[in-house]
Amino acid sequence: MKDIGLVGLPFSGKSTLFTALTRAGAKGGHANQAVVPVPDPRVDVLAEMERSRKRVHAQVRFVDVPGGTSSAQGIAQLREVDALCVVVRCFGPDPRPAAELAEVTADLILADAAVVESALARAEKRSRGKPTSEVEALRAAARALEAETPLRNAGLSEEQRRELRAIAPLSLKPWVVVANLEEGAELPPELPEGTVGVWAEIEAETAQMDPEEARVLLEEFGVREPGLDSVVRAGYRALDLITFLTTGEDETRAWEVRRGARAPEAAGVIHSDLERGFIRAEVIGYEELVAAGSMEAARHKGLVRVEGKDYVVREGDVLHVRFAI
Ligand SMILES: Nc1nc2c(ncn2[C@@H]2O[C@H](COP(=O)(O)OP(=O)(O)OP(=O)(O)O)[C@@H](O)[C@H]2O)c(=O)[nH]1
Ligand SMILES: [Mg+2]
Repeated sequence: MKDIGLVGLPFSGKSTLFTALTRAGAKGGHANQAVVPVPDPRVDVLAEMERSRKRVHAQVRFVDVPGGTSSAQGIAQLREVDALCVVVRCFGPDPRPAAELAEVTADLILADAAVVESALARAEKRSRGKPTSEVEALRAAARALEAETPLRNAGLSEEQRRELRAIAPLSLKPWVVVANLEEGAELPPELPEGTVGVWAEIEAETAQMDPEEARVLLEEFGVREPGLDSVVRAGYRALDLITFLTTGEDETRAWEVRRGARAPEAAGVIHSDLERGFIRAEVIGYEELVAAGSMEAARHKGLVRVEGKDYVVREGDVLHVRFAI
């Protein structure tokens, strides 16, 4: 499961958003971690179709990092997460969301500049003046940070990104910007494209309520149901994962795998035995399966393909793995 860290200036509403997010799922053991199912209507459609006894959604974990970017401990915790969710305040007196976003970005850049600088010094010493790919990557990173460019936008090559993995730069992590809005307010135009708006406070207030009661109350406030869902979905999208599905009488389930993964790797997400003993995968796209009406009908019509080890799994593939151990 992937982790998404909440960052933002004090009082931007990180903890409020966090509380709202816990509504969607159980807390993950720690007080500052919430495991949240990723909303995916495909799971329900397939479960109905195949009469599955169980439905299992993919999950992400949100982490409310105490102290955020203003403490060394917060920075250290943020290095561990897979993506960032930057919360900016659009409620209350004198909101200045674009300036807040710039400030958070500057904090991330500053934190990265410090680790890049010391890593570069060490790498140069080790390489004794030879131009290694590590030194070269760190120099490229240092130049970008010097120019106040987040590393994610610095045009680094795959290889350079790999070289930087050991220091886990914050500004290289995928991120999603969340505007914490006053109830009923719309997204301010000055925020970047792709910003997700949420009314965190009203969502948080209903977090402890009975789900049906909460829904009615939120409706009264005019909250479009997907407010929180879109935060979860946007976070999940930022992670550059794809979802594949399995379905049967037992359960219908959404799984996550790295974009570009081949069939055995996807099988390994389900169980390591399925990767070790992988023979082939029966594959059909979700839309095609729904159009066919059922897995059985799809098989009859010859719509289920047989794919081997080299098959690159696609978003929405429904897989059935054949294996032997
Ligand atoms: N009116 C309004 N108030 C909000 C909203 N979201 C949060 N607040 C209030 O703003 C204050 C700060 O919110 P928090 O969620 O604690 O902020 P935070 O980002 O976690 O702050 P730190 O942990 O100190 O960094 C609280 O008093 C919230 O009740 C909102 O959408 N509307
Ligand atoms: Mg907080």
